[in-house]
Amino acid sequence: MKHLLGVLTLTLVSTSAFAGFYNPVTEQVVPTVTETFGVQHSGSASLDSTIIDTRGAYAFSSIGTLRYFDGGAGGTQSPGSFTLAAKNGTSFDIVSDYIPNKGPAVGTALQGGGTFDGTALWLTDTMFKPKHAPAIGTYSPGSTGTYWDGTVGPADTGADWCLNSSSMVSMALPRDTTTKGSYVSSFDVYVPSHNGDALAGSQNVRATSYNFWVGPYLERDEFSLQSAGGIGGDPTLSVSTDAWHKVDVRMDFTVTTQGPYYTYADYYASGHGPTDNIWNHDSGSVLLSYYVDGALIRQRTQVLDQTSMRQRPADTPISFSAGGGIIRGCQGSAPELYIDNIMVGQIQAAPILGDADHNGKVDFNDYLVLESSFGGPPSGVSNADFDNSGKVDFIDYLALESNFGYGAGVPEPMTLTLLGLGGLAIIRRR
Ligand SMILES: [Ca+2]
Ligand SMILES: [Ca+2]
Ligand SMILES: [Ca+2]
Repeated sequence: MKHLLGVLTLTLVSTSAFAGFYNPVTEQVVPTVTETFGVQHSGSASLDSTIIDTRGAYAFSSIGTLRYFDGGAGGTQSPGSFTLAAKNGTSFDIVSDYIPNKGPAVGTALQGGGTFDGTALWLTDTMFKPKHAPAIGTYSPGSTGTYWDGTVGPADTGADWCLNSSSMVSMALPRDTTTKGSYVSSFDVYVPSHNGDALAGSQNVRATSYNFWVGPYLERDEFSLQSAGGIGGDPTLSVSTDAWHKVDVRMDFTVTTQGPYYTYADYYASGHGPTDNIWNHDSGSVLLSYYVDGALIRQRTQVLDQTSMRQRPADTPISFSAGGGIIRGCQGSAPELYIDNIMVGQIQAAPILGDADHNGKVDFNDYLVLESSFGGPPSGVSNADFDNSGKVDFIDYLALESNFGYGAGVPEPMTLTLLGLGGLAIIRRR
């Protein structure tokens, strides 16, 4: 019996993609958004078919710095097929080096298990056709080179990424309520090592680690509460080069809503925007916990931008996505990185085995639910199929019996007796 229940528990709460930063006994993660990128060797560098967008102060260009990496068959994106214009000298804006691109090999081991499939988001600074980057020592932006597609322009100043608007995850904010919500964003990251800047002397070494920005993008009704990575992104995380690493960011929100409230209808009826006296008093914060390869690196509390919170109509949710960016300039000798397997999910309380009516207790009412559907498929909102087998059977009964009394203090002897008799009835019926 113990053995059966052990298997049952494992099946219900196992979400290995997010292991390491939530309590697997009392919490589970429900993935909401995933992006593993397109088809390997598709011959396209476009991000059009992905859910990735540029966002933030340094996401000027979609031309050079933020591309889809398809593994390089056919020569379009193979190692050495592009020149990266590094700006790692004494000035952020001077092109200091040319570096041929490098990609992670297909089959490279991922930190969380599995291997790289050859497709990823590719962030660089900046990607030009070979021998067509702005001259070393020239200012960029301001200098021009020839991009991968034959058009001409300067080296970009950075690259921020986040999910596009339609793929962001939202947390509803009911009126006059304190709402708590916990979420996690997760992705794999790889930074190839490069020889450093020949002009900078001391930096002319092969980097063994690289710092990059990680910042979930937060907004309310398209008003930014926190930008994605790039300058102002926070914090920087460090990873070793030439290996995949797993980055997880846990977000624990606490938001309190308080009127007065206006609505979009008010807005359009008045013919003007909200004024001071009808702004709401909504406020909130988020505790951000950053993990690399399962280890907690840093925690900090971000107060949600008060102006952006208050100047939105009532009932508009908070939205957010995974996000980040490369560090512009002074980026050591590693001006490209690869992001894969992006996931955003909500952290919820794990279901209590045996709580068929979802009231946080396991009691005789749950037994009645189980008995009513015993031998058949689960019915209605109440669900006694605790192991999701599609059928309510003796395994489900054992789960209920094991947790009987949960959430109700010490179970009463009479109730236990009833359950025992009921259990026997079920067994006889089989
Ligand atoms: Ca991939
Ligand atoms: Ca219950
Ligand atoms: Ca079942």
